[in-house]
Amino acid sequence: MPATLRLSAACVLLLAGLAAPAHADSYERLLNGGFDSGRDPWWSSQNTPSRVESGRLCADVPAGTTNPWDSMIGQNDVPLEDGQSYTLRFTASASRDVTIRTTVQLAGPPHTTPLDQRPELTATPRTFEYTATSNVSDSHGQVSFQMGGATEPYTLCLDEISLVGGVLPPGGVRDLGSPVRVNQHGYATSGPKRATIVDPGTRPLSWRLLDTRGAAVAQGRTRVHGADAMSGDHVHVADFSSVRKAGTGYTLAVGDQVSLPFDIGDDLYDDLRRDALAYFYHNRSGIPIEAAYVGDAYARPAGHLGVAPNQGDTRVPCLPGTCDHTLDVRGGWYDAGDHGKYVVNGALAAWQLMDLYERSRGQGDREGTRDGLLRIPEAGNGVPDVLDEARWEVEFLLRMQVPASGLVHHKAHDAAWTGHPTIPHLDAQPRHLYPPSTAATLNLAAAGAQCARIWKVWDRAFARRCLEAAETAWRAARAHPGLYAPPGGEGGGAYDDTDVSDEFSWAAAELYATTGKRSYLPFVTTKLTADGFSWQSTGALADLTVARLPGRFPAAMFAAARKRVLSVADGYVRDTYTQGYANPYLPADGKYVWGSASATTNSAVIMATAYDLTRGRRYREAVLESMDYLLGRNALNQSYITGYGERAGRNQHHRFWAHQIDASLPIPAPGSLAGGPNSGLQDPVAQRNLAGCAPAKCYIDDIGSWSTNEVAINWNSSLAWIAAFTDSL
Ligand code: 9MR
Repeated sequence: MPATLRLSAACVLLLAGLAAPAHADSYERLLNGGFDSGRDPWWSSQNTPSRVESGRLCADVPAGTTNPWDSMIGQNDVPLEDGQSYTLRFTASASRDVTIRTTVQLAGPPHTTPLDQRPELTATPRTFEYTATSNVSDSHGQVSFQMGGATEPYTLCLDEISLVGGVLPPGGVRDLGSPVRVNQHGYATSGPKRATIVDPGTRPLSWRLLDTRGAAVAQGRTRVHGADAMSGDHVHVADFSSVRKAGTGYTLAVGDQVSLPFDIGDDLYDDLRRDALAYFYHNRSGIPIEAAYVGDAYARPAGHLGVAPNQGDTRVPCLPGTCDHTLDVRGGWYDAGDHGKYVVNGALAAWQLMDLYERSRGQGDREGTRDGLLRIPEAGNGVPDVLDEARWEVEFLLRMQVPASGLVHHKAHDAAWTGHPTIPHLDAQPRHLYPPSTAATLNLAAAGAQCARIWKVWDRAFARRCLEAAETAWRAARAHPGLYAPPGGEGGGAYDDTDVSDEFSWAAAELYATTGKRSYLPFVTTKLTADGFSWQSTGALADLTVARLPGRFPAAMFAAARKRVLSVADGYVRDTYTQGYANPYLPADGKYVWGSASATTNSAVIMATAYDLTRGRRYREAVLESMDYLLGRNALNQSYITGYGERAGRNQHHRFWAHQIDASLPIPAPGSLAGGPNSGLQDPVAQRNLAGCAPAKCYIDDIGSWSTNEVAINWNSSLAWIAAFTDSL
């Protein structure tokens, strides 16, 4: 903060020595006004490059523009309430004496502008304060500094920007609908049927299960669960498992409160099994997404096939200074809402689809191994569709391997983050290959070995390619065990990892399972623990591979892996029922991770594996209750699966499924899993709306909230696995 503060104009207050204007119920509406965490979410016009310098935001203002808004700095998504007073305050200086414009306004038409001022800046930093009353209610307000029309270029610096006002708490008053929380999609006829009711009462409450006509078909009393740690709610549980009459439009009534409607039935997860897998075709790169398979709304041209304005992916160069070759890395799936393609995450997702195939085959689930299950171009080619879909990714993973070294590029993505919306074929950013990493190399070794084993019966030549690539990758990783992908970066995710002992173990397990070569066995060192698995932590997958393929591993190894699967699954079952909203995910540190919905599904995968190994009823029940959590029996009365349940998310962070910002584009295709509650609140929409949230409530269905509401291949592979499992029961 500058030491000198003085009056600069009649409308500007002398602020030196004044106490902060905040009173008890005043809310700061801007994020990062002191630039303590870099520049985001502030932005500046392309002709006005800006950076954070000694804790201030400084920008190079060009000469020769016409309108004030031709050169701007701003922050978007500022909530404004009609009739409320707002005080804008900031400190500013300029390398020349200039008058700029500052506004609080709507970013888009009709550009309503409740506050419009002309501060005069000099080389000495001054603090300005303006107060105005908003004449509009909108959550997409903007604070702007407009410098256009300058005759000479100059440098402008801003600091301590604050907008205080409005009476609604951050995020407004959230309407969570009914306190009676159910699986909004439905309950399996023979499965558990429980609901959670938010109620402060400490005595059991009466519940009634109503049919479509409102007639009670069952009744009972709730069990008082009490305080639920992850949500902060005081809850009751109603159990209507004994009802086994299939039907639609049931509701659960507790006093005056009635749940959203739901079904009871046998075939509830049949569509979800297919929709969750269809996610992958929708997100394919390098092939047109055809209306014949997805309908008109979801059809789009092929992305990243070297056709302008695309600059990838047929001859993608290395990030400058890292290597000299180019590779054809067309195909694969886009990782998530962005158009990056990341080997670590891609291999995990492809592995999970292939694992689902092996599970279906092993458990005699014919639907899971069926050709023609999906609406994809390969349907009818004689190969199970789930394998066709996985192959689309594996072919891409193989392309990421450097022929000369056998190492695998960590990722390929845009040089800079693209805007919203960007349909893949319209992405004009240059794309690069990022340096090979040991983790990516080992992930190809793991998925490649699994591919070789599975494809042997369907396509021997492809199986051989997979095995050769996997064994080459293994040798390359052994020769280069410490190539770590760095954190951070621009235009794509990092998928950084500095411990690859777990990747070595997982790859060795897969390679041994396929080849039977004993030299791999000593590298299988990791064990399944309650931490489960994720893209970064793949050690547990070694045990899952062993448990999947009893005949292929030494008996003692299988017995030990089996034991660990059961004991970890038992822990998850306990965690499921200690929570008011049944959920196997109960983080030890009390914080929900990025992609927590997939922590629920991945925990369910482990419980499902325990069920496959033992047919223990408790595992099956807890898996079904995990689906209840995802489909609305949770702290937000929210279905995290698009298209399933009355209150399902519609605004996931995705550059094509961007209906929320462009009505001509579709909402996410049904069967897409949102990341879900995330205590980290890494994006501005989450920060603005969810500050102080209980872990299980840190979610907002807004396209801008990439840290709580993105979709991703590794999350949908897990959903597809568990949907197929539940459908097969
Ligand atoms: O799923 C990833 C999560 O575990 C990480 O914490 C987060 C930040 O590194 O990144 C997530 O993955 C994102 C990736 O980096 C870029 N594409 C979108 C992915 C899902 O949000």
